[in-house]
Amino acid sequence: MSMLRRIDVVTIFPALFEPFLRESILGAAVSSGLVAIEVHDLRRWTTDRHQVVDDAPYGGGPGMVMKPEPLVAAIEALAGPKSPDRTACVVLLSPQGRRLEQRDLAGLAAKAALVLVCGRYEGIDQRVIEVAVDQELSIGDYVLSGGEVPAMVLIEGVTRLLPGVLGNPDSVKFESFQERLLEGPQYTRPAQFRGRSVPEILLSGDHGAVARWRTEQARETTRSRRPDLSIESGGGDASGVPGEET
Ligand code: JDE
Repeated sequence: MSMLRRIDVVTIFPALFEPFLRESILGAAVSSGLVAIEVHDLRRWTTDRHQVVDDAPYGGGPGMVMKPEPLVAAIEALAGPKSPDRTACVVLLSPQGRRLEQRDLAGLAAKAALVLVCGRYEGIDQRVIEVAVDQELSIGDYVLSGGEVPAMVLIEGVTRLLPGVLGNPDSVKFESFQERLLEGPQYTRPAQFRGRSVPEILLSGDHGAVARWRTEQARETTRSRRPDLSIESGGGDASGVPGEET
């Protein structure tokens, strides 16, 4: 199994990524060479004087569509032509994609390289998807102005799975969603805050009892808020069991 070495991003707003890639855990991972992330201005692959990347939709209607030539040129320059031995995975972020889940992040972290394509306007010419894209993914059922924020979501979700990116690898291994459980409540000092106490068991020093309590809390949080995640709700995603109000 390979591991992710590089991420290339294609966008008409490369500056949006600068602070995101510079700061925090992600910035440290990039600086230390754990993963190379490069952001490319799509206009670099235009050939006309005005660097046009969009055009009116065939059939009429409002808005604009991203032209196929610059996008396919960019993708093929960064990933090579679509073929069974292309090692990079080309991902388009759009509301039409399959919903991104934690298991997709794990799959993408195991690729050698990713090329993330950020759409703008009302979308991109369908032939780009057919000839150059491997996966079309959505970060949720809402519409944004562009794929840049979804690409950042994907970058953050994928890179934190790489060994050495997060301070403590155990916190990835045992976290929610991999186990299809939400986390229960967490507490830190002080022991009393605004008249509210930390649950006594967490102060007991009994690690076995703490572990059992946390599992029970995680199950209860999952049952009441996200019964669709719960294996115990009896039907997985389609169980239709309504949650408690919170
Ligand atoms: C990604 N969840 C939401 C938006 C779009 C009407 C207006 C705009 C590639 O094509 C795109 C990309 C985006 C930006 O991504 C999202 C998104 N996950 O909004 C449109 C579609 N219809 C098209």
